[in-house]
Amino acid sequence: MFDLIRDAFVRLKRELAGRGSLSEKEIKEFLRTLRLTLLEADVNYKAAKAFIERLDSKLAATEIYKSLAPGRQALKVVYEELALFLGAKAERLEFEKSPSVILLLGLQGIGKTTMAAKLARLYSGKKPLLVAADIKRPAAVEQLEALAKKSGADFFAPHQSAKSSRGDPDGRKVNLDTCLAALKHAKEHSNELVIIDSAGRLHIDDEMVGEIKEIKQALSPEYTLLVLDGLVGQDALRQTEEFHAKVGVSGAILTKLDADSRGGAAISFRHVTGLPIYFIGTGERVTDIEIFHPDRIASRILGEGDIQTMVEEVRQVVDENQSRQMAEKLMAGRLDFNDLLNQLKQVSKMGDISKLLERLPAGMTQGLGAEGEGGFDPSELKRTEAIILSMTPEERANPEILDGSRKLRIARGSGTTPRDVNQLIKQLEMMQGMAKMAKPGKALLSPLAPLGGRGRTVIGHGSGHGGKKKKRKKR
Ligand SMILES: Nc1nc2c(ncn2[C@@H]2O[C@H](COP(=O)(O)OP(=O)(O)OP(=O)(O)O)[C@@H](O)[C@H]2O)c(=O)[nH]1
Ligand SMILES: [Mg+2]
Repeated sequence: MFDLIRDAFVRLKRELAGRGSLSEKEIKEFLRTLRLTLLEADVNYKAAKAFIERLDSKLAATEIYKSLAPGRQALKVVYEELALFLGAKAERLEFEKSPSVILLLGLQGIGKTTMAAKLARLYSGKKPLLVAADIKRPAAVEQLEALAKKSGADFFAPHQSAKSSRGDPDGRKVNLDTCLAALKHAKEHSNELVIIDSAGRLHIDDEMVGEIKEIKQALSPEYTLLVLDGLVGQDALRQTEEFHAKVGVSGAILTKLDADSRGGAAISFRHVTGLPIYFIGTGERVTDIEIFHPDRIASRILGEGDIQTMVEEVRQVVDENQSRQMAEKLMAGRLDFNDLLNQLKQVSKMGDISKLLERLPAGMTQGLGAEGEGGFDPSELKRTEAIILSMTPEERANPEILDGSRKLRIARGSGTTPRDVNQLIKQLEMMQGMAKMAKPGKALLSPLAPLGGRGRTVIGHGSGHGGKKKKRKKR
């Protein structure tokens, strides 16, 4: 996400940061490069132009030439302006009705159904009801049902007999009836939030517009959210303008930003459409959703990382007690394979670790496997897990009893080689050694600490000797 533009910014930063002076000509040159970078990242032409103009006048007004550290000063202005450009503050959904209704709409395959489940999980306190108002695509109802289970939300499906109704090939009437019945159900079952997953179409056609309008009229949703695929770039802006003109939307959700290295649509959206982005989707799992925080996104784009979001995500899944216990054992050099297994489980709960590492400032993650060569390899984690799972409880707790024949058995059981098993044992010993050398300190209490700096070495089977030492930078 935003890789392209972030890399360019990091280069610019390197050039600017240490500057003791900055001439007017150099500032012009800097702005020119920045404009080209934005265009390369597929930022809308008008948006890029407007942003650069604002920046230009802001830099002039700050009298940057007189400043003691003009490079830094310029970067600060860029950051502030970018955050403003992205929308000043995070827009939150505020619900006043009970039940409140969110209607999701958008073209085919952009991630509506997935997003419905993500939202249900995010607002689980409101006992959300997920409504499958899509009988057009086969299996769409079942898809939402499965996702509802994953997000722990209630689920409402069209009546069985409705699916085969004649004279309604697009299911428009069935979908509307489903929504109405769902609202009634929600009132009776104290679901405070109703999330409607509508049917996608290949194009914005009359059929679709008609269906959405009918649902809107009948349910008066508090939020009508347009789901957009970040991958389509500027086409997302065009779609928004058309949808907004035809049915009226409250704002947008951008999905698949994990797969989009440019992020141009996200950057231009507010300026071009005047509408807010509420959420972004960053993966296929129900947990892969973020509130669109303009300031955090700006700092991510500038390569400053987004430590705040990372800390929140880690806090959500990591069992603090377990981490503390593990840290204590680590300090005492008493780590065994059970601890390693626990750690693996926590890491996999965190999801894609390279995504987490992406939030660290550029440069801090070098050597951690987050950059280049595809980052952490989940299959390596799986392999490690398989080896540990093939050990008996006794072996896991007392690694020293692992002799040649035990190692052979474990290798066979896990589909690996004795060499792999040996390597893992070495890694455990290394962790124990590391702990003995380390001075007692807070850093080790961090749940990521045993991975930090040596991510690939400890958990995976990489042969790296650890990366640069990870330092948490205060921001
Ligand atoms: N990488 C990535 N994939 C996503 C994301 N959101 C959804 N997907 C995937 O995109 C595909 C389509 O997602 P759906 O949620 O079914 O899309 P939809 O808009 O409901 O599709 P229709 O109902 O057919 O219109 C699925 O394979 C999802 O797993 C995301 O944020 N990132
Ligand atoms: Mg769908």
